[in-house]
Amino acid sequence: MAEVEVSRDGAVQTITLNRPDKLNAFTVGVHEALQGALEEARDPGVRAVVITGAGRGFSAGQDLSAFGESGDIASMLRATYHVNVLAIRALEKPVIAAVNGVCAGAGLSLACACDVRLASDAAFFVPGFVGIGLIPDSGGTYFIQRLLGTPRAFEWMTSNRRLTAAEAHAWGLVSEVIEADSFAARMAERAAELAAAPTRAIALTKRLYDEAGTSTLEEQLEREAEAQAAAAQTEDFREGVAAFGEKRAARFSGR
Ligand code: T3D
Repeated sequence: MAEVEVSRDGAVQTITLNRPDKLNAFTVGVHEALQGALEEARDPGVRAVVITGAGRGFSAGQDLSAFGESGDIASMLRATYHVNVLAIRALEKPVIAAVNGVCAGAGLSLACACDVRLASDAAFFVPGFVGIGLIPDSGGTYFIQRLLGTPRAFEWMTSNRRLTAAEAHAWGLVSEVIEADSFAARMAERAAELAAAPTRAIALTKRLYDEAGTSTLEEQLEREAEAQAAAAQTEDFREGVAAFGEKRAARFSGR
């Protein structure tokens, strides 16, 4: 069995972390396979990506039995987690973290690097890092600060408190909590919705929100104007306007 499985259903690519006995903890092999899967996801035929986990875990973060397997920690982070976190942000399509279960440490950072987070009611969220005397890496100080704000992010990430899916929803960490029995079906439905959306507009929106955190208002208004000019050149814009005029649902192609 591959440690990362990739499947395709129409325009949806699903990437499943697959080390269920270790709650899908990361090793160098998992990173490399995930990197390959994210490269595959760049195919224009893929219009939405789902990252999920096999078994009862999404990911418990770094495999603690494989610490230091590739030299010093900073170099390992640069060569593995950083590559995949940046690849998720660079994908010009929505990436959904389908958090099926335990989500801890760098697994939590990875989920927070995605554009949308859905959680099973069987999921729970644990900072992990502070429990072993580390800082939140792999984007854990970046994304979680943006999602929760500094006071709540600091308090949680320094407490190692276990958060239920319902609490994560109340905090805005996940957008939806789904009963475990219907999780796979709802995940597929949400991914299909996103894959049927105007992909170029979604990709431009993703980039604009990433840039908004460090832009001035003037810069951001200019970026919006440029992105809108690009969106207005797409077939999907023409289709959206035509569908509105004809009082029918739009059929977006992603072009
Ligand atoms: O150089 C670098 O790598 C720096 C980068 C660091 C990034 C990080 O992610 S640091 C944080 C690493 N993660 C953790 O510290 C979390 C460790 N795991 C736990 O605290 C707990 O397992 C959980 C709270 C996540 C889940 O608890 P629970 O009770 O539901 O499950 P469990 O029984 O603890 O775990 C089930 C199995 O998975 C167990 O194996 P066994 O005994 O049945 O053979 C356990 O050892 C294994 N497992 C869980 N987490 C990890 C792991 N094995 C390796 N690495 C893990 N992170």
